[in-house]
Amino acid sequence: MIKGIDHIGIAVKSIDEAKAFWVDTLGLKYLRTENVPGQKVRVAVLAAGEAIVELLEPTAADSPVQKFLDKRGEGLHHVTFATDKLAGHLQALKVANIGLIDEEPRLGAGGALIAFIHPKSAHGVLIEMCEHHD
Ligand code: CMX
Repeated sequence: MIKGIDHIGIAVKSIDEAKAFWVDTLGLKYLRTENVPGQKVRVAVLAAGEAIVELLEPTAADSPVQKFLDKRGEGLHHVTFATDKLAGHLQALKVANIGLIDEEPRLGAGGALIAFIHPKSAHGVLIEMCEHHD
């Protein structure tokens, strides 16, 4: 089901401020920033070698990332696994009684299909699954 880790998502108050650490100080490579209206976030995509780190900045008061920042402050928000045949995998997870936030794939950053598994069903970790069509 899982092909590898696609990226790690980090909730930040401000991409501009966070880039000072992640890019200027730590040395990750800035690739691009994109708006993901469906998730109410702006996403800065950074490369650490072959690994990708995404900085997530809320764009609305009711963004899930704003809620996370209000409750927990900045920090590790989710881990995303690359998969194929996402819709079929979601069906299998549903049958296995895993709590799904998205029962159907939806559109995420970079045009990928995405779906989230609830942290209550994943030992406290918000898991995103994504399927790319590059
Ligand atoms: N990681 C781990 N636990 C989390 C969490 C996270 N990112 N976000 C919330 N939780 C926990 C909360 O701490 C809370 O636990 P307790 O009940 O023990 O306090 C529980 O989950 C419920 O959280 P909540 O604050 O009441 O928030 P909601 O239930 O309203 O929403 C969640 C939580 C995960 C369902 C919601 O954030 C969501 O739908 N997330 C998926 C979409 C998303 O995060 N999109 C942004 C990124 C998109 C992108 O990368 O493009």
